[in-house]
Amino acid sequence: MRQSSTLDRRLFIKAASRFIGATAAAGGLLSLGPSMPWARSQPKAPTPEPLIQPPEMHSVNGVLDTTIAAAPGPVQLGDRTFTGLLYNGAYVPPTLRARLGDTLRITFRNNLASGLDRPGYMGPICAGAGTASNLHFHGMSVSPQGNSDNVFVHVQPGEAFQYQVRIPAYGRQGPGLFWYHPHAHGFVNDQILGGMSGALVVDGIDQVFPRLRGLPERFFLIKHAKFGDESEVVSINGQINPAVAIRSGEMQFWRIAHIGASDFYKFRIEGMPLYVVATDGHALSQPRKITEFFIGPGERIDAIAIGPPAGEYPMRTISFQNEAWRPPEPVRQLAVIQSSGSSQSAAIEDDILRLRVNGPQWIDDVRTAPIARRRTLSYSRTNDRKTFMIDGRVVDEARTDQTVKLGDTEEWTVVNTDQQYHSFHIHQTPFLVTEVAGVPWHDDSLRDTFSVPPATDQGPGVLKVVIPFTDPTIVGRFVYHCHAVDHEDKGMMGVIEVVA
Ligand SMILES: [Cu+2]
Repeated sequence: MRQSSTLDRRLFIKAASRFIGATAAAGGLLSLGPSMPWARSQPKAPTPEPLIQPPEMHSVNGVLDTTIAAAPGPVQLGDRTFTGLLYNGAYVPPTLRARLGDTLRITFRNNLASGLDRPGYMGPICAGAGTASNLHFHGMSVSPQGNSDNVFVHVQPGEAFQYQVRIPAYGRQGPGLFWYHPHAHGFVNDQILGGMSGALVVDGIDQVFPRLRGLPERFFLIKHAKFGDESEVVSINGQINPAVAIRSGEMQFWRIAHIGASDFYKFRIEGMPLYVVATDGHALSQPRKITEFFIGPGERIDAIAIGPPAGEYPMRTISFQNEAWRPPEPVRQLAVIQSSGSSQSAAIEDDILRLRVNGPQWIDDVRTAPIARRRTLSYSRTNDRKTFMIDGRVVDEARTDQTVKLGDTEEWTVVNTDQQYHSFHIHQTPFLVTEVAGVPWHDDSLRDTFSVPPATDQGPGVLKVVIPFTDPTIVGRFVYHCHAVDHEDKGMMGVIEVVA
């Protein structure tokens, strides 16, 4: 990056305000107010700003002890400003990092009703201000009970709740990329759209793939914001079309997470493949080269990137048909990869493709387990698209829809009668995808969220998964749902209880 010191300073302060958040930005040293005119007079087609990495909070002596407060606050995304709903004042809140055996001790404060009359909030205030909220630890095989990963806890505005989530030292939970977001039924979409979501990492994936040790780590946290005029802004780490620097032949460890509310994206980097090592925090047996991704809300991909020959490589979405009654999804540029230098990458690719996972994998047990029971879930909606259902009914958190015996492995078939994508997500345990749209699916890693294809004129879209309910940690009541969370809010969720 060749920039004047003024520009460096502008970028630094802009970045700092993004993460330090509302308190500092509103009145502190890092004011973005009119007294600093350069903050408002950026060039129209600026040089992409370098990709900024989210801040991090690490566990200390086995405990990640912190407070996460949700409150309205100002957001700037490119030239759009609005009042979002933020964790600790930041559109991209800290990545929580812990290790197997650690405890997350998090005080969650719901301040979503506070300060709404404060002058200086920019633009429209997101719907969802003043609503109940809570914290969910997406993808984690931890207890759903008490003050652990319990989505039935609803923390009202003005109240606080202390979570204590024990990450087992041994067993099913492994190292990987997860995320945290609100899960108070009815308000999830507005809150995630407002900005409430962040990454959660269980460190140690370098023990599964030692080659990852020491590689520069880059997070790509995808979010989208929607505006009253139906327009939408898709950001990575809260930046619009950032520049990702890599040297030719350099290996980097990329951690891509869709932590937005409801969009499905198909995307690729023109001329640059990636080598996937994990999906949804679950390692593959060996890296898989891909040139295109389909990623729905909640899904994650960990991959090795190799710096291509010098040049610029745009990361863009690919147009595809989601909702049958609307135009195809538009093409959007998400980022640009800027490679420099002249090293060769072919030998490195061979090296990566020869890597093999270290140690036994849970997926092998899942593949060979006898199926104790088969269930079918039917996804549907009303014609006015105001009500979304599973098996003809909307969720009732007081009702238990499925009771499962601990130790059983089951096959679930999700039948989508709707002409748009939905997804299947279940809390506390991943699953093996075995069939998509009538075609056998040979997955090499477990998932916790997977897109359910839309119905066509030929019939419903069908997803088959095998779910291991074999981890004693997950005994209790929890939920499964579509992770396009506007659908979940409108009813597309069910309650499951795993009984010992
Ligand atoms: Cu859905």
